[in-house]
Order: sequence, then C-alpha cells, then structure tokens
Amino acid sequence: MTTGTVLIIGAGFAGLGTAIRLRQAGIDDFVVLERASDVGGTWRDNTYPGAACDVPSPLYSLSYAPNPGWSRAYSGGAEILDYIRSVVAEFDLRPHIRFGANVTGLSFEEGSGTWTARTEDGRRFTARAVVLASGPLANASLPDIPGIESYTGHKIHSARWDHDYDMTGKRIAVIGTGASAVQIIPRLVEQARTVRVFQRTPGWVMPRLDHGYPGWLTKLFRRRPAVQHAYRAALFWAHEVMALGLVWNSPFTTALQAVARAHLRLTVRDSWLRRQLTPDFRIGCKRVLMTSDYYPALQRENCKLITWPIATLAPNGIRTADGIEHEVDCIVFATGFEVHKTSTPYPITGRGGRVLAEEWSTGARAYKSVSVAGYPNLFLTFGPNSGPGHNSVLVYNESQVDYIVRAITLLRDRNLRTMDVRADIQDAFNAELHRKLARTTWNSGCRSWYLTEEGFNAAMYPGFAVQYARELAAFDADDYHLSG
Ligand code: N01
Repeated sequence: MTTGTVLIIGAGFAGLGTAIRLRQAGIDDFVVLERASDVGGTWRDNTYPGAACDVPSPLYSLSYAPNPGWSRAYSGGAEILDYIRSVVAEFDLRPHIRFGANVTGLSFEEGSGTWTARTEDGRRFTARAVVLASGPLANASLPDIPGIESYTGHKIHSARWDHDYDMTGKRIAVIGTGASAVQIIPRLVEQARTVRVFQRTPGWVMPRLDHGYPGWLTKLFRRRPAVQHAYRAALFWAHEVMALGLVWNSPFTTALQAVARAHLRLTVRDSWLRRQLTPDFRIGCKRVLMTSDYYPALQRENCKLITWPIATLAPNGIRTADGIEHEVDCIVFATGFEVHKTSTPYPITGRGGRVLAEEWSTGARAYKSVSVAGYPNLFLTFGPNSGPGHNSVLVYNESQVDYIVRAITLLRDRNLRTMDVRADIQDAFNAELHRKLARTTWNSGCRSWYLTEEGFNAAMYPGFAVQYARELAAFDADDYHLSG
C-alpha cells in the first residue's frame, strides 16, 4: 500500500501534464498509475499506418513545453510519442510512474478521507486525492455485427495495430470511415492487393494542408521562442474562428460545407462516387475529417467503396445487404472506441457506497467537467462535456489541469479532509450547459460518438476554448463543501 497526496491514473498527455503542474505547484508527493509499460496513452496505442494528428503540432503540444523541432505541420504519431517521452525526461517524471498498474476499482473511505485504487495484480494505492486521466478514447470498440465470431481471417482494430501482419498482396476490408479510417486507407492501398472500404455514413472531408517545416523556421523557433509562441497563438485563434461554423449553425457553416463540397468535386471525378461520399448532415455534427489523400486513395484501381449495409460476417469475409459476399484476408475495424458502454473505465465508489457508473447511467454529468458531487477529492480530466469540436483538446486539458492543481493545493494548504462539489451548484451548471448544447450542431440529427444512444451529449463543450478556459480559471471554494 502506498500513501501519498495524489494518485494520477494514466500516463498520457493529461496524466503527465497533471504531474508536471503539481510539481510546479510544490506538490511532489504523487504517483502515476499506468496500465501499459510505457507512457504516451493514445499515441502509444494508436500505431496504425498513417497515424497522425489532424491538429497542427505547435497547437497540439503543451504550451509550457513547446517543441521547436516539429518536422511538419501535422506530425505523425511516432513524432508525437517521441515528444511525450522527451517531456517525461525533461520533467523527470519516470520515478513517479508505476507501469503495469491496471486500475480495476477506486473507492473512497469516509473516515480517512482517502481514495484507494486497486490494481489487477493485487496492489493497492491510497491517496488524499485522485486525478482520472485514463482518457475517453482508450478502449477499442468492436461493432455489434452478426457473425463477427464466425470470421476466420485476420482481424485488426485500428487502435491495436498488428505490426506482425504483412498487408502486402492481401485482400483487406476496412469497416468504418471516421478519423482513424481516413488516415489508414491511403496507406493500405499502397500495400494491399485490394482494399474494400465499408462505409455506413460518409463524413465531411476538409483538405489537410500539411507541409514540412523548413530548417530556417525550426532554427528561428529555437532562437526566438516568442516567435513560436506567437505562431501557436495564431493557430489557436484560427481554430477558435472555426467554432462559429462547426459548433453553431451560421452562414460560416454553409461556407465550410461549400469548401468541403468543392474539395469533393475537384478530387473525385466519378459522379456516383461523389454522391456516395456526400454527407446528409450538417458539417460539425460529427467530427470533420481532415485529409487530402483519402479521396485519391478511394479512386485507386485496387480500392472500392461499398455502401451497402453489412448484413453479417461470414467465415471468409463480409456479406452485405445486397447478398454479395466479399472475401477478404483481413478485416480492419476502424470502428472507434467504447465511450458510453461503460461510462466509467472501472468501478468508482464514492460517498455512502454510491457508484459513479450507476449515477451516470442516464448520462455523465460533472461540475465544469472536473468534479462530481458525492465523490470528494476526485478530479476528472477529459470529463463530461470537455470536448472541443474545433480546437486542440490539449488546450482544454491545460485548463482542467490548472483547475485541479488549484483545488489540490487548497486541499493541502488548508489540510482539508474532503472537498466535495455542491450538488445544487452542479445541477445548475448542467441545466445551463444542456440548454446551450441543445442549440449546437451536435444535436442536429446525426449519429456520432458524441451522443449516447438516447441522444444525450456528455462529450462536448458548447462554446469557444476561451470560454472554457475562463470558466475553469475561476476556482471558487464556495462551490464545494469543505471539511477539515
Ligand atoms: O472512430 P469513430 P475513429 N457497421 O467512432 C463506423 C479521435 N481521433 O477511431 O459514422 C459499420 O469516429 C462508423 O460509422 P457511422 C477523434 O476524436 C483523432 O475513426 O457511425 N460501420 C464510423 O465511420 C475521433 O473522433 C485523430 O455510421 C460502423 C467508424 O466506424 C475519435 O478518435 C485521429 C459500425 C467509427 O468512427 C474516433 O475516431 C483519429 C458498424 N456496426 C481519431 N460501427 C487525430 O488526428 C461503427 N462503424 C487527432
């Protein structure tokens, strides 16, 4: 049993960022529990061919740890993972991390005012406060397709790539056409004999204007950090403007759709294919796909888009609703993540034996995405309604981390036993939040992982990144029940 001030669960961007900020606030008594054997979270797990970030790297990095050496505008997954490892080294975080610690449950003990985390290998870790940083898109989701077990060929999920399987000369099926699939498919068509893309819903595609950073710019960033800072700020504000078209319906929405339609018209010659690729929902309703090589890949001789619904998986392939069986050697499931199936990644038991997954069974709700009433001293990163539809998720995460560190600092400085957000404050916050969400593009009638089956949005923040930052900049102890 380990006792300390803070337990952080997850060694991805959020967990590592929390560790750094805690240390900068003078709190060194923390442990990071990581289920894998390395840091990096989503960038350690998503190693599929073509994995890259569709947010520019200077913005998709920690504001206080800029990397002047980014090789290009939209860095690949391996470069991002290297960056994360360099941050771990720079801030000397490894001594705090316990690898192979897969948390299976968390419970609060009223008497001591502490949280205990149990791990799969039987260890227990106890601390005054817990920060959940295990990520909302961490557990791969296989679709509920009949016959999935009967398929005898090779299966790969995008988030758990099998690098031992050689795609060369193989007949490959890709199920899904989301953000992961559109990065994978252009690579697969270069290697495989055939690639069949099974599309259920076409997404809006915007061109990704990727380019390498010239050496002189990298040198300039190194010599004059203020220039890189200004560049990041310019990227930030350019993304903020996108909210006007992607979060709410406005003339800008129509303009963005016109750009995406022009991109489709200019890059896809065949009118049948263009029709199949034209979305029937408003841009922004589900994640915009940023790619310039997806449409060209679909038009390669060895690639075929299949829009008939999948009826069943058969031993040798995929049978579609038109009765055709598509024989394939390997199926790539680019079908996303379990976001709502289990609303908490492991059982979390708070005050009086309450269980968070049960309370969230009708939709996850928190205060400012960070605190939940009845779960004192527990803080969430990427919690309910903290997702952006238009800007870097890391910008939002820094706001969460700074808020959490302020809360934990108060807990420590006043030697408080518990800090529990007031239920009335949380309810009022959520009433206002969901009133705003009702007016957003996400509720305009498409299927996406942002919504539960019932249409409840527990994922997205209905506003600009600056509004979110302003909301979280104000930490008001009066919002919490404090006990000494
Ligand atoms: O997963 P998704 P993803 N039969 O859930 C289809 C982040 N990300 O891994 O649209 C047939 O978006 C499903 O179809 P439909 C980012 O936040 C970031 O691609 O539901 N198809 C869809 O096409 C992103 O939003 C980067 O009709 C089925 C696809 O599978 C999130 O990860 C890069 C099906 C799932 O799409 C998830 O993206 C990549 C079925 N039964 C990902 N079930 C960056 O660059 C599902 N589908 C930062």
